[in-house]
Amino acid sequence: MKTKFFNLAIALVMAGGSIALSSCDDDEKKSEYSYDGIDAFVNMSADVDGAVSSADLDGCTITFISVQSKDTYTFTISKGDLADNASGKVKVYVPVGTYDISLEKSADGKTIFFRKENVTIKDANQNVDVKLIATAAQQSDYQFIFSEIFFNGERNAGRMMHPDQYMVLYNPTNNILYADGLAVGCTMQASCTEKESWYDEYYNAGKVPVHGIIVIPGSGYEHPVKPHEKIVVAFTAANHTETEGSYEEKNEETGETKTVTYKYENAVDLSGADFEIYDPQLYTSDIDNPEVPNVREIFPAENDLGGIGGFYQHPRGFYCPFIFKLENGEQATLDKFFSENTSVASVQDKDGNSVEIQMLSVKASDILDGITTGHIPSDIVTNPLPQTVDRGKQLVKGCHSGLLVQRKGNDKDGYADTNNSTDDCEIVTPQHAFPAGWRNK
Ligand SMILES: [Ca+2]
Ligand SMILES: [Ca+2]
Repeated sequence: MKTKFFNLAIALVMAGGSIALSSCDDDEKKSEYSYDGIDAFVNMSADVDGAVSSADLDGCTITFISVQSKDTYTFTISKGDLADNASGKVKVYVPVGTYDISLEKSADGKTIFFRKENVTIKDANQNVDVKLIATAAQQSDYQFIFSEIFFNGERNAGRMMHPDQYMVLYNPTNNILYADGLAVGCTMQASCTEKESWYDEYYNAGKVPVHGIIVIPGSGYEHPVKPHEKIVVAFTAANHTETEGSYEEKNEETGETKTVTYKYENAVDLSGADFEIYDPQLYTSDIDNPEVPNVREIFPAENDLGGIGGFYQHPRGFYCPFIFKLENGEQATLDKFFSENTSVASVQDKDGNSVEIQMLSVKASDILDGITTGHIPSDIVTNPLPQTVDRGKQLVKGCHSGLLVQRKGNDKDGYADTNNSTDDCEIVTPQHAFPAGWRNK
């Protein structure tokens, strides 16, 4: 000890100034670490404000794995390194090189992690910025419910239209949930008709056939939704009140025609939707708002005989919407779902011959929420959703009447959800607008 102290003291006297300090620092490093490296800083912050506290990370390990050699270097965080919201710098010491950097900790029902790959450390005191992600650890903690479904449409200039259909998906839990892979299907069975020939075969096996599925995109942790917050999915994220339509009006006396233009006066502004459905194949005049990301879609098989061929909501609510979750919203995950959940059903074609069709279905046990919808004239002839999902119903009196199905309650305090939409939901008018910036108002 004494010798080391003396050597250090001599070095300080001889060299002086900043060089002495850095050589002192190097000596300490050599005694603390058995390798030559440089200082760097992992500059951390939470992906979502309030999702992670500094106490959550006390004792956590940041791991650097060299891409070339696979050598591993670990550094322990103490809560004193970080400010209250888990933001701050953690000092590390690693050889110059390229690393995969990660942290993961599960506690109190959530997993906190970050992963950053192929980071090159070459300059002393270099900063590496990372975002800490926190999520519910238990699959059973994952839940979204519909707080609003607007399938009904309205009349503009006396014409029946549904340009501003939308739905609102609400996080009723106390966890931050990631919407990546959150999916909405609509049933193949209509609520207004007798059972299809395949109904019992599928429903008795716990499967719900669908004619289309929309999926929130993302690799898994790109779209956080805070507790009691919601995401709005528009069929088209436009300000529909500004949309112009036109028709030709013929003067019966003179035979002259003139073009009459009109605005969609009873439609609403959905330009602030979080996601939109862009499907020019199903909706030939569809427009793509570049400001609003598009959902992905899982289309039914080509050979589905009478399937609608995509995600569609009838203005009388015949095809009931329901929510489920895929692992994430990447195309490969959608493709895997399609291949694993497409099966063959036998139906009668229009000439009475038995033919095989391909049917896409969703496991009833995977459904997180659903609302049985239809119209008063037919009532519910066949239940498109299992009774475990919804043992009630919401019926509109007719199409294109500006009728909104919404859950009773509010965002702050939550919504009624007893899997009985007769009690949990109500029909109000008119539908709501979600203009750009609505969330901050
Ligand atoms: Ca659209
Ligand atoms: Ca878009």
